[in-house]
Amino acid sequence: MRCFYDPGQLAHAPARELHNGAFVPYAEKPARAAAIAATLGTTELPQDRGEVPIRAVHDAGYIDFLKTAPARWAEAGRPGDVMGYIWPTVRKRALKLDRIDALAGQYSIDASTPLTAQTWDASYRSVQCALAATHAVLAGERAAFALSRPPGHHAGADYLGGYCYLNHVAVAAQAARDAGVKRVGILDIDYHHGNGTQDIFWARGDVVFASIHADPATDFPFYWGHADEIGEGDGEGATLNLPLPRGTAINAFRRAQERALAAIAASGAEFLLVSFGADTFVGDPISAFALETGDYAVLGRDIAAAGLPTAIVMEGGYAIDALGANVASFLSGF
Ligand code: Q9C
Ligand code: ZN
Repeated sequence: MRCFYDPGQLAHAPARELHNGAFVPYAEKPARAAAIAATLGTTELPQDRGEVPIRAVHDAGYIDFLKTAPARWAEAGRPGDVMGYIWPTVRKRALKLDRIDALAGQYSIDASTPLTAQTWDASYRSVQCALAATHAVLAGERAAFALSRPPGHHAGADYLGGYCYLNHVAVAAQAARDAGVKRVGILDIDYHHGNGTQDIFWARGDVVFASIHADPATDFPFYWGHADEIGEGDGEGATLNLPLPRGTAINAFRRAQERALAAIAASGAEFLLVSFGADTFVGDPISAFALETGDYAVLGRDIAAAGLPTAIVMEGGYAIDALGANVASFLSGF
C-alpha cells in the first residue's frame, strides 16, 4: 500500500499540556510518527498541493491565527507555547478582539493543544499527506495511507483542540468532492469522537460521517458525539454517532463498525475516508478501550470488504511502543 509521510511533521513538539489539573509532558509526541514510519519501512513524500484545499474547509482568520500566533504570543511577552486560558463562551457578543490572548481562546476548544512556531508547517504537511493518499486512490489505488501527525479530527473550520489544528480528513473529503466524487463517507474509529469533522459536515448531505468512540458522557470531547446528534438541514441523517462504554473490546467494536459501514453503504457513498486512531488499544495511556494488536487486522478486513476505494488518515494512538504494530496490523487487513 502506498504510504505518505513527511519527516517535517516531527518539528511540531509542544512541551506540556494541561491534563486533569496539572501540566504534564505532551502525550502527542513526535516519536509517534517516527515509530509508525519505522514499522512501515517505505514511505513517500506527498506532492505539495498548496493552501487552496485547506482554505476550502478552514476559515481564513483561523489560518492566519495558526501562522502568526506564536510570534505574537512571544511579542506580548508570553512564555512557552500558545495556549488559551479564557474563552468567549458565556453569553458573550461576537467581539472583534485583536489581543493574542483573546484570539487563543476564540480559536480553541481546550487548553491541552499548545501552538508552537512549527505547528502550522507540520499540520500543513499532514494535510498534504491526506491529500496525496486521497488522490492516489482517486487515480486507481485500492487503498492508501496518510501518516498524518499531529492528528486532525478534533479541529473544526475555525478552532483547534484535542491535539489537532487542521482537519486533514475533512480537507481530503472536500478534495474528493471537488474532484467529482458525488458522495463521500467518513468512518471515524479513533477512541475519541471526531467533533471537528462532525461540525464541518453537520449540515451537508454530500459527506456522510459515522463515528465509533468512547461515550462522551465519560470521555473527551464531552460536548459532541452523543447518539442523538444526527446532523441538520441537508445533513439530517448524514451523521451517525455510536458511543461505546469504557472497557469495550473487539466484538462490540466490530458490531458497531458493521453498523457504521452499513450506514455509509446505504448513503450511496462512492469513496471512503477512514479516520484511524490506535488509541482504542488496551495499552493506550489516555484511553480505556481494550482492543489488541491482532484486532486491528480484523477491523481493516471488515472495512476492505465494504469494497469502497479507501484512503486512511492517521489520528490518535499514544502507546508508542505498540503503535507501529497496531497500524501495520490495521493496514494488513487491506
Ligand atoms: N484530560 C486524539 O486522539 N485530552 N486526541 C484531554 C485532559 C484530549 C486526543 C486532556 C485527548 C485528545 C486525536
Ligand atoms: Zn483519539
